[in-house]
Order: sequence, then C-alpha cells, then structure tokens
Amino acid sequence: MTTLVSSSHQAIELEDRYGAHNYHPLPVVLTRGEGVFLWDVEGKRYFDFLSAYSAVNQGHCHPRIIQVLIDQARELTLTSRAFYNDKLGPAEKYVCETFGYQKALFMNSGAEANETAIKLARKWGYTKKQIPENQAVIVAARRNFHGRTTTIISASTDPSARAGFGPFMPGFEIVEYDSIVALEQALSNPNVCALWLEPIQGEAGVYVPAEGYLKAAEQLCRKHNVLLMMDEIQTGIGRTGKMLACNHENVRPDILILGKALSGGVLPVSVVLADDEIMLLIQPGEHGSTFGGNPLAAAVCMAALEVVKDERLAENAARLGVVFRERMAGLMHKTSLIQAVRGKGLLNAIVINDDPQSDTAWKLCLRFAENGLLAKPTHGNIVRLAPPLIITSEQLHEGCDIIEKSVLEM
Ligand code: IF1
Repeated sequence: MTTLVSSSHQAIELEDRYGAHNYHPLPVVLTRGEGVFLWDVEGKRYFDFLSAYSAVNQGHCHPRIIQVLIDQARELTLTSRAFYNDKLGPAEKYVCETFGYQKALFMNSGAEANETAIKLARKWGYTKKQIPENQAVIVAARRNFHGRTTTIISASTDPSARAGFGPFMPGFEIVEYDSIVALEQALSNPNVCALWLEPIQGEAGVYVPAEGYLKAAEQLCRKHNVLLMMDEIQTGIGRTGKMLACNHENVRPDILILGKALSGGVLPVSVVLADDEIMLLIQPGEHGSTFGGNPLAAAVCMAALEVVKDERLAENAARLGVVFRERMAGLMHKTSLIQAVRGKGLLNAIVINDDPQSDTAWKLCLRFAENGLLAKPTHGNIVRLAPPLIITSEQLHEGCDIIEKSVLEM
C-alpha cells in the first residue's frame, strides 16, 4: 500500500528511514510550485532562490512547457533509438540553430552529457591529433563540478566527492582555475585532447573568472590544437544574462554541454553540441542511452527553449542581476556578516563572514526558510542565490527584503 503524506514531519521521517542518506536537505517538504514560488505541505509559501540548481530557469510548472509535456505524453513517450521518432529531428535542428552547431547528441543527466563530451574529445584526440593509444589527457580545473560518475569524479578535487570511490580513471590533469599561465603550460603537452571548463564555477561557490580568461583559454586551445569543452549545464540557458555564459566573451567552445534548464526542470534532458568533424567521429553502436533523445524530452526541450527566447529571460537575468547585486552591496553596508557578493546575471552568491567550517550559512538558510525564502549553502560559508529567470523586479525586491531581514536578525 502506498502512503499519503500529511505532514512535513512524516515526509522527512519516511525519507530518513527508507531513502539513502546521500543528501542533507533543509527541513522543508515541498508539494507545489508555480513560477518563482514553492509551497510546503503545510501550505507555507516560499520564494525559490535555488531554482533546482538552475534547472527551473523558466519558473516552476511553466504552463506552456507543461502543456507540451501533457500533449506529448498522451501521444508517445519512448521508442528507444532503435527507431526514429518524429520529435527528435526537430529538437536536434532547434538546438543546433539556437546555439550555432552542426550536430547535437541528446542524453539525460548532465553527468551523461559530460561523459559523452569526454568520449568525443578522446576519439578526436586519437583520430585527428594522432595521440598515441590510451594516452589522451583532458585538462580540468581545480574545484570543478561536472557530475558524479566514477570517471567524472576522477577529475574532481573535492575530497567529499572522491573519498572511498577509487580506483580513479586516468587521463585527467588539474590546473588552477582562472590562471592563464597554468593553461599555457598544461596545454603544451602534445597528448592533451581537450580543456574542460565551467565558464563560472557554480559548485565551487559561484566563482567568476577574470574578464578575458575564457577568451585566452579559447586562443590557447587553438594554438595548441586542443578542443575547448565547455560545461554550461548550470550557467547556460539565460542564467548569467546571456543565452550562454561564453557569449559574454564571444567564446565558441568546440564541444558545448547543456542540461538542467534545457527542459525547464520538467525531466532530465541534456545535450552535447559540436560540428561534424568532431561529432561524426562517433559511429553507430559506439555511444547512446535508452532514454536519450526520447520524444517526450525532445518536445519539452523545444518548448523550454522557446520560453527562454519569447520571454526574453536572458535579458531579464542581466537586468535584475544588477539590481540584486546592488541590493546585496547595500546590505553589506548594514552588516559585517556578509563578506562579499559575486556573480553574473541571476547566478550569484553571498559569502558569509565566518569560518567556512562554521554552520552560520546553514543557520542563515534556515532563517531564510522561516521568513519565506529557499536557498542552500555551498562549500561552508557561501550561499548561492539564483531565482527563476521569470522573476519580476517587484518579486526580486521582496526576496531581497527577506534576505536582508534574515541577515540582520542573525
Ligand atoms: C547534486 C552542485 C550545482 C553542474 C555542472 C554537471 C552537473 C552539474 C556545471 C551534473 C550538477 C548539481 C548536481 C546537484 C547539485 C548541483 C550543484 F551543488 F553540486 F554544484 F548546481 F551547483 N555540470 N550540478 O552544476 O549534472 O548529472 O546532476 O544532471 O545534488 O549533485 P547532473
């Protein structure tokens, strides 16, 4: 018999008793979402300032995306790639045209898209750059976050992501993020096939590199015949004030990796984009997934991207991001609790002026929740603040009022 949840307490107990303990969530049990708002099972309303880690840029349960989901679900959900379906081709065309690439490869989770990119880069390294067999190296950045698979964590520098999960996949070299000197040195190794970066490091604490870093990285990749592989899973789809964070520096990665908001947070959809000379290196039977490119995902993906364009969400993120950082800068004058504010568009973080080992950021997030706003600490004393991009100026100010009130109460 299935259980009907009637209180937050009960839901938390069930998860605690029957679920793996791979997360430590804030004690809030959500049951409904609409736009920038979430409601818990007791009926309390919250501003969502996490947006499911930027997966719901279009806002919760966007009516246009949900309508497409319902309509497509009634027609056809999954055929596998053993056959063609009538939504995948249009979705491939749409993402290729939207982001300016010749080919698309749909997967599901962000981790799978990164795995796909790794395979593409290695294949390119062996066939085009003549790297000796099994010697290909991918250069990644310190404090990166690209997912949770055993290969991806092999490139992680975060002990909590790695400890106890070895042995690790060889073939990764770590460089300091935001250091052009480090890149120059690492990319000159002739066995390097790709440089793998986030344009802003999300998990590391919304670390925005110095202006010009991404452009320099692109130029160094060209110079050393290395592919630039950009993980825009968290930064893409309007979040930083442009369709892609790379657009801020007119950088065009050779391999572009997208996920999260590609479906508006409706179901897992990720995609890897590249031109023919890279993508066609993968032959039939060499890569795939049961659910990747399914018609439900394809239909939802097109609707989710249309919403971003039609509602000018990148422009809204750019405009309101400035307002948000101004409000936080104002708050910094009223308290010493906030040490720094940083970010781009509506991907921002505040740094709490306390020992990263302390639980101050966690307590602040509990206070936020009490006052009707949801956010989550990352790496100790950093709080990421990233509302859905459909947020209005009025709603943003209301959210900032809650943040200000909570900070001053601490
Ligand atoms: C969790 C963080 C965010 C990502 C980038 C790939 C992936 C992610 C740049 C993998 C995923 C996640 C996963 C989520 C928490 C979240 C996160 F706190 F861990 F760092 F967003 F900031 N590339 N990010 O940010 O995508 O396989 O999960 O679809 O709970 O692990 P995925």
